[in-house]
Amino acid sequence: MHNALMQKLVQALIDGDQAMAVTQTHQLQAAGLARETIITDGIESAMTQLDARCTVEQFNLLEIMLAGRAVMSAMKVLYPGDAAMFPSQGTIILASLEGDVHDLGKNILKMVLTAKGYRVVDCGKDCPVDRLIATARQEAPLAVGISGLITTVIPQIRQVRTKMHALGLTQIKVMAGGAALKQATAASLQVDFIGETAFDCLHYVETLSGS
Ligand code: B12
Repeated sequence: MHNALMQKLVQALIDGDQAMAVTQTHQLQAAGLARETIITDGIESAMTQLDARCTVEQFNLLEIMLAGRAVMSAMKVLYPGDAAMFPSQGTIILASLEGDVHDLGKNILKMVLTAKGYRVVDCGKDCPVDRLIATARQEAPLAVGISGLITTVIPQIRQVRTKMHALGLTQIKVMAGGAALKQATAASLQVDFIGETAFDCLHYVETLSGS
């Protein structure tokens, strides 16, 4: 029964049917499924299926934007309200780097971290490396997290830790994740941590804050 409900959510997300996505998310929660499962088996699975429609040859912006909107509506059901219920566990900075306008994964990460009591400073998408580093200097976060969805941002990711170290920001960890980095290693990207899901990121951050 869970499978059938999950399949309905996946279809609603692919169709960009916001109202149906919200209804199905409520139903999955009522059936007792964890948020982690709904994100992994529902939202991520739908986006993987959309993959084929987001290539240079075959690309329907409206279709994908509607799917993105439905994803964020489902996420709001899973994480209602932005405010954390706990005192701040520390600050995390998030961004997608210059030239990368994908931000659904980053926004999910933001909701997951916020719900667990972290203060998230969101530098948004298409963010130049220098702006990310200036924000890190100002906010003294536990870590900066880069969400990379297109491979062209990899050279920029490689600059982040080196530039931060040159400024003496050696305590701040650099994390990376996102579909474009699935084959990469932390060493090859010159970052401290690379994770596959938002929850990998949360677990790493928890080791930094000791919670
Ligand atoms: C939705 C989408 C779009 C939407 C984005 C909407 C938005 N607001 O984000 C729109 C329509 C705008 C778009 C545009 C384009 N896209 Co697009 N897009 C996608 C698609 C289908 C899904 C991405 C997504 O949102 N996934 C769902 C989220 C939840 O997953 P996620 O981001 O990976 O995040 C999860 C984890 O990775 C992790 N995570 C994410 N960030 C981080 C960070 C850290 C630190 C950690 C630890 C974990 C972590 O947590 C998240 C939840 O668990 C992908 C295909 C795919 N398989 O990824 C193509 C894809 C990313 N796009 C692609 C392309 C080519 C483009 C375009 C250039 C298309 C074009 N022909 O013009 C443009 C412009 C891109 C640009 N300049 O940035 C390519 C990239 C190819 C490459 N190797 O570089 C892909 C892979 C499609 C393809 N197969 O060709 N796209």
